[in-house]
Amino acid sequence: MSKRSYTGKDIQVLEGLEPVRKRPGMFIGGTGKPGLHHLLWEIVDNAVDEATNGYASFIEVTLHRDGRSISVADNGRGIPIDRHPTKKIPTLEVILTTLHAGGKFDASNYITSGGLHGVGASVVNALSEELVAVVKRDGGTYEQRFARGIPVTKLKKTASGTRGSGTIIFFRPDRDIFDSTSFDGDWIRNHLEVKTYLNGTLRIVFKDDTSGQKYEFHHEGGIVEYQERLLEEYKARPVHENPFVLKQDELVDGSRMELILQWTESPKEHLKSFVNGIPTLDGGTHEQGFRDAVRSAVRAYMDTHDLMPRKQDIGADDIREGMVGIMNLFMMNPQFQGQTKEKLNNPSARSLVSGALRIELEQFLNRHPTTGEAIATRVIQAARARHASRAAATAVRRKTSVSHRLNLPGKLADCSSTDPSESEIFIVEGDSAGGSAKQGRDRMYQAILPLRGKVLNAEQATLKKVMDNKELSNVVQALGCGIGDHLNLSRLRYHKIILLMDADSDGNHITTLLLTFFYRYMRALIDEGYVYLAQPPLYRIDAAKKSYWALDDADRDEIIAKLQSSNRNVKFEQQRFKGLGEMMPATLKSTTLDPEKRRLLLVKIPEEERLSTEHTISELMGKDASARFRFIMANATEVDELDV
Ligand code: 1YM
Repeated sequence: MSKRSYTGKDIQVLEGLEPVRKRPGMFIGGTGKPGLHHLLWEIVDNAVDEATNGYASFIEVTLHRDGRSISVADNGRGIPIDRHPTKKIPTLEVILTTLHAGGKFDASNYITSGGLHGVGASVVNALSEELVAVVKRDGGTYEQRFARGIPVTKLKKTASGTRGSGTIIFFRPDRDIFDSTSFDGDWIRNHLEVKTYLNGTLRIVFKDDTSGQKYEFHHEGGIVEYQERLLEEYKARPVHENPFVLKQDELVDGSRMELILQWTESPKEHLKSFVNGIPTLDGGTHEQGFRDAVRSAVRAYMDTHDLMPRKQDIGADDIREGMVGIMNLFMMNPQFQGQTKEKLNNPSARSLVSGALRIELEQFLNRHPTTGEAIATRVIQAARARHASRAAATAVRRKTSVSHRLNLPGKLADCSSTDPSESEIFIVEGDSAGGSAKQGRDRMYQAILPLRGKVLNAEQATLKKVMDNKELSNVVQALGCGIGDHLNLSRLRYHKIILLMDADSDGNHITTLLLTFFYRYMRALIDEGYVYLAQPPLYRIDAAKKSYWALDDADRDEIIAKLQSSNRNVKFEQQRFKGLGEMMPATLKSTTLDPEKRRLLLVKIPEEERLSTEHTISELMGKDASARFRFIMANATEVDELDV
């Protein structure tokens, strides 16, 4: 990169300043407090650029007593004052009165400008009641005054025999433009100090004449010192001692990059990104490249050293959790996006950064195994914490919204959804059927509760006895809505309660007992239409490479008759399932569980039969087991909606 000097002929002239006063927001983001301070950042950036390019080492910023006017001085070369070749006025005047006048349009003049080099000065001038530029250069002192972007004096030589060189810009923002024109000393102080971290040789003095305070900033340690300060600010304890520091001076197109990175115990990620020393608060393509690189470098390191946990998935967020870092990318022609122009938009920056960072970071981890392992441990810890907190959040949500999740029966295989309207529970007979059902279910919406021991006949028992019965109390706990007088349907955890029993007399018996229990103690579940019977098949008929399922003997006979009527010689095999436990989970799924394919029977009591139902229940559930069985069989197979 050449350190050459500017002369008037290098300046391109594009436009006048009227658009800036008409639509200030387009140039500085807005006319509020950030917009006001943006004026100062523009002038400071020009001075910092001069320092970054190696011509200046000192900047002094003074907030004057009125709190609304500022001077910025540097000891650089001084803005050129030679006569502009086409405009026939001094270059200084061109820079301060012409929009888009700057050196950045020609790559041969580019050094490391903030992208607005010289451009910003005219915007500041346009939006200031008064602006005075003083240049010390070539042994003289020169001065020119402006009001709202218009020169009120010519460029005048005010002294000769001047030693040294530099630029001083005094400006007072226009009250007609800004909501308020009071500067915030604390904002300015912070902004200036950050600049000195990003340029270790730069010294900045800030004189706040509103308070009489004077601050001096100089951080020889550069971003390493900045990092230490950030760790303190975030109260982030590092998990490894030496940070990863990268200084890449020779990237594509004369770009360069400075970066520091360290993992800490902080639960968050903190990345301060800059382009040409200008903060990119909204991130952008360079941050994407940074994330790409960190993810793949840490992953590659963990893979190579067999540090990846087998049972725990590691996400990109886990890798970056607790990471504190600073990245400053220097590039030509940065394009900024968004209202306040704080997001980098150049697509090339992504691969530029990731290319420069990935390999270096991986090598660093390989060369410093203690650090590498500490980082890997932190990443795994983040993944575990994420996992645990998600599980805890789900538990709390259930507990607070639908039910007491923590009191759920141990045998319940719950569904993930916490929305009762989309959730269903299958109450299944026996552990082996429960196992098939668990494998065949959609765990998002379908819960499985296996019943093992004997279900109590509720018709003959007191409430106390009912609750002492393990199986029934499991049902009550799983449903979450209470029982008897305490039943509260708003706490019901599933809006489909599906009884899934073997298609035999034992299965029917249990179904009967459960329905009796619901009828006696949780009647609203039936009245509101939450209770269903599943219909698992009893037979499988295989014919011509196809399978058919029959719910019962009659169903089977009908299927066989149909097969034979289409082909007299059809060969078929039939299998009778002894129980649900024998069925393959996939078969159970497609015949009985899958909402798309299954047939359910809704249990309901028709209005006109209320009285007789009451009679039937007490009659049937009293003593006569065979009567019960007949009742269920008759009702369950004949109608789609079972009437008890
Ligand atoms: C208090 C603000 O603006 N300093 C400053 C600005 C410029 C130069 C030096 C400068 C740059 C170059 C050559 C160059 C500017 N130059 C231009 C333009 N301080 C402050 N100090 N000579 C002097 O970039 O090659 C715009 S600003 F347009 F001439 F390049």
